[in-house]
Amino acid sequence: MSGRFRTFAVSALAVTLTTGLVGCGDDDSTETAATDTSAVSGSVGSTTTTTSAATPTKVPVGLADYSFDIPATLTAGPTEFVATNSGSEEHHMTLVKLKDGQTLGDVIAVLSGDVAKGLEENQLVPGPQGVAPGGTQSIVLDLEAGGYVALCAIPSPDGLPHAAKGMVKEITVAPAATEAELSAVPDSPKVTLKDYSFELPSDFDGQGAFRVENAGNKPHEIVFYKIADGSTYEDAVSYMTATTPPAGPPPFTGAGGVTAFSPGQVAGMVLDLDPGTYVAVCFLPATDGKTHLQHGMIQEVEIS
Ligand SMILES: [Cu+2]
Repeated sequence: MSGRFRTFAVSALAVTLTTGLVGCGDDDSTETAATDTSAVSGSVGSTTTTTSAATPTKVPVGLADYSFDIPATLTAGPTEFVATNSGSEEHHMTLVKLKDGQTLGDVIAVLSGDVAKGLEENQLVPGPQGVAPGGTQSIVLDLEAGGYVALCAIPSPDGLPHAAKGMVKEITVAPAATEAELSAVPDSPKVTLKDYSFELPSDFDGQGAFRVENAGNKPHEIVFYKIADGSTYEDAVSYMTATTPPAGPPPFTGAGGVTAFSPGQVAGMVLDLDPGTYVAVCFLPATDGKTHLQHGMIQEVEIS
C-alpha cells in the first residue's frame, strides 16, 4: 500500500480491543460502550450559512502519546475543540458519531476491515487535525447530542495506528437545555473539500478563521504540512507517495487541518501558518484501493 506511513489505518485495532488493552490507562472511558443514542435525531451538521455566529463553548483537548485528555461527557451545542499536543508524535482527533445501536466495537470493526467503506458508512464529525508536537489546532462545530468515538488513526513509525496503542476514547454528548439557534461555524473565507480537490480562497493567507465545507460525496480531510527548509513540494509528494516507508524523518511538519468528516458537514478552522511552502492533502483511502491523494487531492500552498 502506498503512503502507508500516514494513511488512515485502524487495521490492528480490532485485535487490541478484543484483548482489552485499549482504555487500560483511562478508567472512565471503558464503561460507556452502551451509550443510548436513541434520542438523537436528524443528521450530523449542516451547511446553513449564518450571518452572526454563536459563541462556542471552549473544550480543551489534550493530545499525548497515546491518549486523549478530554471530558468523557460534553453538552451539545456550539463547541470549539482547542487541541494541544504534548506528545512526541503528530496527532489528531477523528470523531465518529455513533448511530442508533452502534457501539465502539462496531466502529472499530468497520474501520478495521475495508477502511474506505468503513469511512463512508460511519458518521464522521470534524475534529482537530495535523497537530505537531507542541502545536495547537482549534476546530469550531455545532456538536449534536449522542455517543461519539474519538480516535487517532495516525500510524507510529512501527506502522501501528495510535488508536491501537490506546488513543481511543468514548465521549457522550448530552442534549443541551435549550437548543442553540445560531451556528458557531463562522461565515469566514471558505475552504471547500471536493471529490478530489481543495478549493482555497484566492488570497489564502493561512491566518485566522476559515469555514471548511465538505462539498463532495465522500468523506474528506484536510491536513496542512509545512515543508522543511531545504526541501521542496516535490520532495514532500515523493515521501507521501513512497511505496515503502522512506528512511529518516519526513521533510514536513503538521501545521493543522480538519480530520475526516462526512459529506455536507461544515466546521470552523483556525490557522496560524508561518510564511513558507505548504502541502494541503487528503490521505483517506478511496473504495478503488487508491488514496484521495492519488486521485489528486493534494495541493501546494505558498504563504508569504
Ligand atoms: Cu479526500
